[in-house]
Amino acid sequence: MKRILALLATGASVVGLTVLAGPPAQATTGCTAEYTITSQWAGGFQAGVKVTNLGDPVSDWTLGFTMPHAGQKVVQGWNATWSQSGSAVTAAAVDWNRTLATGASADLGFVGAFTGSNPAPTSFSLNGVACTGSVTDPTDPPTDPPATGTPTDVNGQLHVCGVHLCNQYDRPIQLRGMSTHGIQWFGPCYGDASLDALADDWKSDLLRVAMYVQEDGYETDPEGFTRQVNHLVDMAEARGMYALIDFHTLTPGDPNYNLDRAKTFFSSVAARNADKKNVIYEIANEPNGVSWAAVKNYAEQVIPVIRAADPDAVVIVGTRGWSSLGVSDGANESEVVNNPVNATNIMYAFHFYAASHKDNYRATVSRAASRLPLFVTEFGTVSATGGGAVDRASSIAWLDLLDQLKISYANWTFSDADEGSAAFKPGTCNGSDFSSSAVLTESGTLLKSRISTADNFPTS
Ligand code: IDC
Repeated sequence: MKRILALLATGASVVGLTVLAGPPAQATTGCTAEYTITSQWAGGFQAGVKVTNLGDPVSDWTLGFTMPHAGQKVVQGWNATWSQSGSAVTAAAVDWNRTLATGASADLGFVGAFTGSNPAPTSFSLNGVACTGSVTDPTDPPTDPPATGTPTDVNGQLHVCGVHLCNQYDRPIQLRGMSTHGIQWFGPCYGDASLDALADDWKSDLLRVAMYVQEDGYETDPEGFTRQVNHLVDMAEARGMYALIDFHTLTPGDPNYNLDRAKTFFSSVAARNADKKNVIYEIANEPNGVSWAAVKNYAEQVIPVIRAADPDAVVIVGTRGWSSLGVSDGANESEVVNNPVNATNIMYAFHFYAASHKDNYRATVSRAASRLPLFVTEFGTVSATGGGAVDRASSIAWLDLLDQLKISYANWTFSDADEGSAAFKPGTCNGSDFSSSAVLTESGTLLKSRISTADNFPTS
């Protein structure tokens, strides 16, 4: 229930009613700020601020407000350049909202952290002039009626809004799920019983279908693999899960090597699945040894093929350096920020392996998340080889960060491969038990405990 409180101090004397003529010629000023907590969880929250200019047009602006409690911090914001000094928060206009006509609004938002309670900010101002406005009382954050139904029932057709993945209500969501291993090798892991367990016990929102292109994959039998992928899309759909179709290029690392195959494959799966709401396309798993310019060029040739058949689906583009946003090649996200793929409704893939990729990778994601729509389409709890021990501390730090930033993820792998990244113990997929704790590895136990917690999908 949303309780709107009347509000904040009004320092603005002129609220856009009458403009007095005559000297001294002074700009008319005034603004309203509407602050809404859109969701809140233990220690974190997401808030939107709608600022409306009631004065003369402004060509540049800064919004200020005060956080009442010391523990309240802006973690990541969007649609403005955010900064915080002690309790004072500022959000400075960015290129696309710098000019505000009289009566025009800018919608900003941020993910925040708090300790204890999370009262509404006070003293909103625009260019130093206090705003009138309203706040939705954060001690009574809007609680959507508990969503009933499967992830696809609740969220419907997805799209990208700002830097987020959004649902049919245009609200940001996080999908949490699992990736298959190579479907050419682990077919027995993807039958009715295991996928029932994934949907019902794991409460997974998502199945990533890893279709290798080389290594005895797609290139050896394009029609057979296309059929297999479509079948898994149907199995995910029947269980209310999203299906992420992963064109799993790995070696060679230049996706352009497989450009013709990608066009053939995606025109076929996009046409066949165009009417479904549960499909997301991932066009190149992990570009490596190749420039961002080459990856971008590949994306700009494959995306139109998908759009021609399935205009409204989200498409995810792999990034340089094994989808590390370039970090594993000594670069960073700026090459993408400065030269984005020329397409809409797209996200960028980020991959990590918790035992290999730590603070500098997390810092990149924290930074990049306010500039680029990110989707962690693959990550492991172990080393980048896919094997070795689970790095529990690093895995938890990563998962907490992704939760906080509402970044969707798929874990490598929902399989019984004989390697530390697999969720099931070797031999599990030959049997019929996919639900007991006895069949889970350490990685599987950790991921199931994280993925199976209640989703918090907005429904209005
Ligand atoms: C690994 C598998 C392993 C297989 C190898 C080569 O875990 O069994 O032998 O691929 O096909 C990735 C890749 C993913 C890798 C995984 C772990 O996307 O295909 O799987 N990894 O090495 N990127 C970083 C790590």
